[in-house]
Amino acid sequence: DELDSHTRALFSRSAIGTFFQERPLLTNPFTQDALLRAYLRRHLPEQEVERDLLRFGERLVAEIDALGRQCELKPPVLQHYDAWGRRVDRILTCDAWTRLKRISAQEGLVAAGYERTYGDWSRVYQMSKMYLFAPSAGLYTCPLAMTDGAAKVIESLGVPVREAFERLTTRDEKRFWTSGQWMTERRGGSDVSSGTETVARRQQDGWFKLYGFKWFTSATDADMTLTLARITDQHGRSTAGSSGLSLFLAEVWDADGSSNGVEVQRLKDKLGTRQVPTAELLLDGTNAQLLSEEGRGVASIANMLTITRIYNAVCAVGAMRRISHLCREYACKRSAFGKLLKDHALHVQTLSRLEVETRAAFLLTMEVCRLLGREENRSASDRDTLLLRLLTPVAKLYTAKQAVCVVSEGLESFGGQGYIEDTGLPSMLRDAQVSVCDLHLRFIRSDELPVGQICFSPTDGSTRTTLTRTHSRVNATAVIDLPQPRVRRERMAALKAEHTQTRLNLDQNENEKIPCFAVLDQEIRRTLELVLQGNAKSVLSIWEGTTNVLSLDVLRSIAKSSGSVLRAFFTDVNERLLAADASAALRPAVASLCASLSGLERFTRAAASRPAGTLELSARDLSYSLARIYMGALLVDHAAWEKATHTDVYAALRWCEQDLCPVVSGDSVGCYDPQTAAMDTALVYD
Ligand code: UCC
Ligand code: FAD
Repeated sequence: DELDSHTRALFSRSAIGTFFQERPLLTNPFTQDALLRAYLRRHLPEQEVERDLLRFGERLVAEIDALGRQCELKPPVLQHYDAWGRRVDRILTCDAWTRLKRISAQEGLVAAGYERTYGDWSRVYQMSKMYLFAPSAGLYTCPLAMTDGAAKVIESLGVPVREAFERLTTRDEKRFWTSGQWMTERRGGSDVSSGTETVARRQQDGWFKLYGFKWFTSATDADMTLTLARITDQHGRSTAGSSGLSLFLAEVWDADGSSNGVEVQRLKDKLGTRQVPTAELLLDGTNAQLLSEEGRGVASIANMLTITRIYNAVCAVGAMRRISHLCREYACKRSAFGKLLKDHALHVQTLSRLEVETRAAFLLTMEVCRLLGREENRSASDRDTLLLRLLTPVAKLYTAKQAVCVVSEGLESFGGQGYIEDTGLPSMLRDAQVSVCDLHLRFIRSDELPVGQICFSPTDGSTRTTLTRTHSRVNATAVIDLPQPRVRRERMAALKAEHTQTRLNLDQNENEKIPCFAVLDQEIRRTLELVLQGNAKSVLSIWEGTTNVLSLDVLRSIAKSSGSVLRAFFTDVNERLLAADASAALRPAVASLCASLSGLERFTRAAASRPAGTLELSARDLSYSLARIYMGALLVDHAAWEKATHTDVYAALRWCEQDLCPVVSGDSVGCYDPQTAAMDTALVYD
């Protein structure tokens, strides 16, 4: 013993203390979700549904969450040529991505929307499952959204492409197909109608060959796609604009596994969503089948847009719920000033604000799913149909923005030293927010090491270490849980293989440090999973129509229905408020909503007689007003349910304290006056 302590005194590593913060743990997201459970108890109290979601929640924790993370760690790569020099353009995805495809089929994540087992409530059931799945799914929800959208288009057009429909909606993992949605070209992703250059040449057998360049195509490893093109006449001429666009279905691969005239130019190097392959594609004679009437491409693909926009909202709410879940879990583990974070009222106030946003977003999104289910089950009233048209872009645009705020604020709640600038950790977060994969490479690339030095010292042999990173002026220290040595060795081997592929020269740095850093880095990435969610969410407001373009879609829905959608909106909100008015506790919320609703009504009436362009300037504020008022009405409606709790009432009251109608506030300070546009230009280009 004496010898031992003598030796240890000479050679032991320095002590770094005994306290190590416990990380937040994911537990069954279904049991953790009071609002989802209450919502289902109220509207879909089927035991079978509850059992399925309970089981699925366990599967998420035990299996799916890890697969989602693997997709983040192993982004797809493009293999242009095979070993013998043949052009193959294979998009190589990781095993976890393939597993997620199988699981999606097994769980009926798309199928449930078409089996319609729960009648009007089938979409609510399906989307409840999707919402639980999304934050663990490594963005596999992206191909599922487009798959569902394609099935919806095929079903609604009633065209005879039975095999494709059956494969898109099957639970058989061997037959299950996913679909892409190739709309965006270089000239325009919002203005698809002017931007589409792709042409379609009719073949003698009635099929078409497509020629063009698709600028953004996500989940390009899909089996088939829907896409837009202009049919040419025998002289090669086509019609410009929206009325020249038709909708086509193309399989991406031929029966022998070769590509169907699709050349993958490159994969996009993206800020986030790196799990999903997003490619630029040259279509060079792609065989395709006409799905729509000629010239009805945009109107026909609109059904797909409806579905993918709803998925977008579902995934946005899923992200908000997951971060709130982890924040509150962490608050039970992290202490400051002598007590747990959960016992600091100010901290909990911050979390409760996230909770209010999440609840409002959840109720709006589920309402849109409910309306979709009713429409598909042929039980929608006229009002339901109008509301579905109006609320789809509203829910997509508003929840996408909410998700970014909620996730960002949620990250801060893990703060402590992580958010104190001079610890250096904030810069790690920023790096990660720009791109977690960049962070990963920067850490292991030798030529970057002089800029920042990384040292680590295992303290208890195997599972715990301190990472010190010196970067420019700042030092950062973080305590990281290491995986067991066996897992570590496996990961090192995998990393070496991975980086040989990406041609990083690991050999010359082949000392103990480099691969260990890489492993550590992976651990940081796991710990900062939340950051990744933030990355993923920022795209939610761009794809499937940007915020402004969807605000204009809200105007389109109003104009096309000659204002009926707005009348449906006002009637519906009024009815909900009337029903809730009996509750004294809810009265302040109801009063605030009534006042905002009247303001909105006055605004929309006056807007009709204003100069052209005024309404367009107000489109975003108008959409936000519709979102906030409707969310308020739904929170009140939920809180007025006889089995609601006092927290439901509290959430409704809190929501209604904000400016519910920014379009009226904007109008009162002259934001939409005729001279405003010129002043905005002057300001921007000052
Ligand atoms: O970004 C993409 C996907 C990526 C991955 C998926 C992820 C999903 C979520 C997963 C979460 C993790 S795919 C690309 C998405 N692209 C867009 O969303 C395009 C954005 N631009 C627009 O939405 C524009 O507003 C356009 C393209 C629709 C505008 O086209 P037009 O031709 O200029 O517009 P028109 O002339 O007003 O409309 C043509 C017809 C009209 O019908 P008819 O002819 O009967 O009067 C419109 O009423 O289309 C109808 N229409 C609609 N119908 C247009 N928009 C809609 C709509 N939203 N709903 C119903
Ligand atoms: P633009 O249309 O050039 O828009 C630029 C800006 O101008 C935006 O802020 C927009 O709001 C604003 N703007 C445009 N028009 C107006 C207007 N009339 N009034 C006010 N503001 C306006 N596309 C596909 O087809 N398939 C895919 O699978 C796909 N995957 C994607 C994946 C990722 C990760 C990303 C980032 C994009 C993807 N896209 C995909 C493309 C996406 O749908 C488009 O980028 C998006 O629709 C915007 O089009 P754009 O890039 O051409 O921008």
